[in-house]
Amino acid sequence: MRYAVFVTGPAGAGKTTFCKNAVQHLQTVKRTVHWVNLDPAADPETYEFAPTIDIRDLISLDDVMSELGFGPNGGLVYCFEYLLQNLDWLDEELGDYTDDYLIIDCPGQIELYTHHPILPTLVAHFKQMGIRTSAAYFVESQFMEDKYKFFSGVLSAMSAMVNLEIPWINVMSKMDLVSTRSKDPASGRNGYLDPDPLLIAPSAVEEDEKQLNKRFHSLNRAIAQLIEEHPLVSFLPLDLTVTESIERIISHIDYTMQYGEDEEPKEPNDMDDGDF
Ligand SMILES: Nc1nc2c(ncn2[C@@H]2O[C@H](COP(=O)(O)OP(=O)(O)OP(=O)(O)O)[C@@H](O)[C@H]2O)c(=O)[nH]1
Ligand SMILES: [Mg+2]
Repeated sequence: MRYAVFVTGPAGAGKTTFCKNAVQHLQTVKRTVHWVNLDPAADPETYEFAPTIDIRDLISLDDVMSELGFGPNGGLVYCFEYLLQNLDWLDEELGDYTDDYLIIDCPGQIELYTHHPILPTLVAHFKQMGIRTSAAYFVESQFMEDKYKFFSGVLSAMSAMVNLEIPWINVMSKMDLVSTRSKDPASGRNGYLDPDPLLIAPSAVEEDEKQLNKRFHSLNRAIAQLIEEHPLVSFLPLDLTVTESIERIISHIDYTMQYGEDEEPKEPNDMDDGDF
């Protein structure tokens, strides 16, 4: 059985950094794993080690922009459409590997996840090849600084989940940047990791103080209600400076794909102290 996890999320959320760390970690524990770069805009100068499969061997954003005159976003869509027309290339690249675990580093253009049919088509192709798939959606901890920013992150995660329709986890990355005080569960951090829709509904005092436009109140309430009625989104914290934190994310990804089905079923490795 082959497994593939799509590492997705907005620009700069830490997808590539996680992919590299996860690959290195899994290699250390002697698991066979491959890094697949699906970002045609990736800069090879930043590779500490080469991906096993690299979309840039098929098409690169630089070439599309310089030769066809596309801008970065249109160019990215062109690259993916080109990939979909050349799935033979992907099959050939994937073909050499059986019984493998692929960590697929995706680009950061959010429209790829929220409404383009490109990734769902690609995922369907993986499934056809008998590869078990899942996704991890990364949102960075900076989104926890402000409740409105945070809810835009929750909504993008929800939209991506609904668009992709595969087993899924959400990751709150860069937790090393969150101050120790706000790591304390008593400070309300858990209201973010396991979102509390009431966070977004402003209190009466706040409403008066800020003299917010009444129309936005009803919109905020409607969004809060949507999140309450569809509690799909909760986040697993990731602090790359803590090995156990990487292990925990990997164990959740394994669980979503039932990795190692021949062995005893495993529960995700949650740490007892409830921290990372
Ligand atoms: N402090 C901290 N910085 C991080 C972490 N992960 C990534 N970064 C930094 O965040 C920036 C973006 O990281 P990337 O891994 O390239 O993010 P990405 O999601 O792949 O970005 P795109 O591919 O451009 O969408 C880089 O400067 C990283 O060094 C983390 O866990 N902690
Ligand atoms: Mg990246």
